[in-house]
Amino acid sequence: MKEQLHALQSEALGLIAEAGDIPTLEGLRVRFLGKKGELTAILKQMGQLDPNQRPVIGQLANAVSAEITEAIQMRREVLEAADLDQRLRAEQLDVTIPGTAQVIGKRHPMMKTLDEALDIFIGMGFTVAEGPEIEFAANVFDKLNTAEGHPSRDWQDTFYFDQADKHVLRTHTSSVQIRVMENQTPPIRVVSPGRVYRKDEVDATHSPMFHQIEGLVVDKGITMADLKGTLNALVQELYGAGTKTRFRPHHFPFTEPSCEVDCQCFKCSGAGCSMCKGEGWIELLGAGMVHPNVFRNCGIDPDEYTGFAFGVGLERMTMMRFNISDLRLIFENDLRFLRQF
Ligand code: 2NL
Repeated sequence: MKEQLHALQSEALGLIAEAGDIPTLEGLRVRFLGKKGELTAILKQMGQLDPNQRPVIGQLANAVSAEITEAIQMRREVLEAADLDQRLRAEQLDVTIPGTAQVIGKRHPMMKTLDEALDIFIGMGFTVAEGPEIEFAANVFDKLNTAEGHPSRDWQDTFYFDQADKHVLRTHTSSVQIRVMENQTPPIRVVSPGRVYRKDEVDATHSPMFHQIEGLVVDKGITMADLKGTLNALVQELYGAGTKTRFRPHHFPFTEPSCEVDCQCFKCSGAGCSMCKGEGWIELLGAGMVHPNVFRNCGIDPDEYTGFAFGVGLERMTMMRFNISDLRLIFENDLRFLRQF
């Protein structure tokens, strides 16, 4: 049995020294030291021994067991160290390598124009009002002096939601100002920016969705002179002092009298160029004195109060401000385009 134990020891130590990984090592532990292992198998034969031999063999068996256990432990430490070493090498992280730059967007030129315009109006004492994009047809049309039968209510021009034609996508933000007039008493000085919708095909100057800023002033004794002064101040601030304006007679159902406002071409100063198509003037906005019917529809007495209103397209303002030739560029959000502003 002594020889058996020595043979077992040398075989075990040899295999342990060669074990290349932890699972192999664990297999060896079970094979030699486990309950059904080879050492146990040898010890089961102890009963056949001469009684005075038993302590000697027992001692030897313990020594062999201890030696194998220690060899396994040492081999395990070596393998674990190698494992860790390899993982550290594989998962190496060089914190000095420059990072990948994040692609950051750019503020849209429309927002720059909007901020600028709102700053100018707030400076003149206006407040900003917003309202729903899905509106009552009454607020978009009826109260604005465009009753049933008016061409702007045509199915070809307006997005309707229900058979009763009660709800529409607003075609202008005048509806916001209708709400303001119904809920506040004059004096009123308000601007309402926002998205508006028309049934238009997309081309270089049309889109089914665009943005408007409308303005409204209501007080006792407001005249066309206040309208001209306010819009002139806006144009001077936006396009530079000295920019001339031109007020042309026009028609809107919600204002009387009505006008369109042009500003002198900022590119050619009125000489005529490609920007203004040889006109020397560029159309900027529509405006007028609030129609008495609109006041009545909102519970304001037209004999006591007068007011002016205007509407300007934000895309148009932005295209003029930044010399953008095609409306579609504004909606595509191509970063190569946006980075130019
Ligand atoms: C345009 C013309 C305009 C108004 C909008 C308005 C609003 C109320 C009462 C009366 Cl509540 N008028 N808004 C007036 C004249 C013209 O817009 O060409 N916009 C792009």
